[in-house]
Amino acid sequence: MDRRSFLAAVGAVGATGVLAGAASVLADSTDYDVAMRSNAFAPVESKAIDVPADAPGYIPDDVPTIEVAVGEPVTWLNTGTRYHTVTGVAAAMPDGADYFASGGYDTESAALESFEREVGGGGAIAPSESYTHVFDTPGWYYYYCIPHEPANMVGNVRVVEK
Ligand SMILES: [Cu+2]
Repeated sequence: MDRRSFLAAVGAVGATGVLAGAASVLADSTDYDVAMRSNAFAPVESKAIDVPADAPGYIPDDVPTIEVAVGEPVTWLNTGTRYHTVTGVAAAMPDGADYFASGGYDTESAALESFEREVGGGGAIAPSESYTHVFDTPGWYYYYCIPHEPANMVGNVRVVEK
């Protein structure tokens, strides 16, 4: 189920408006959780948090961070003009968590190898395209964009029981 179907199914406020037209879908902040623009992940304000002192040591401070509930779809939308990826750091996830990366790779090394091998590989997300992942394991996750990680395009996800 895509995110719009999910929102419609749960009767989210504004879903009807979101469906009114493609242009408004992209403009509506309820349609994504994290914007991807030039060299930065930008969580929507309502879900953005500061990293608390009790976060695990593998989670960096001063990184754009979003908090979501277990089972809640998280959508990254490319609002910029470059290609980006959402690539999980395998060593920075809760025990037992499923690996996540745009392109659906099972491992971080597979995503990296694919990105180096082909244009558009590694789970590259084109402008105006999105990637959605559902986190089933609570805890802290750290991720990055492969081409812009050197420019500090990184982010955290905190998944909580609600
Ligand atoms: Cu990027």
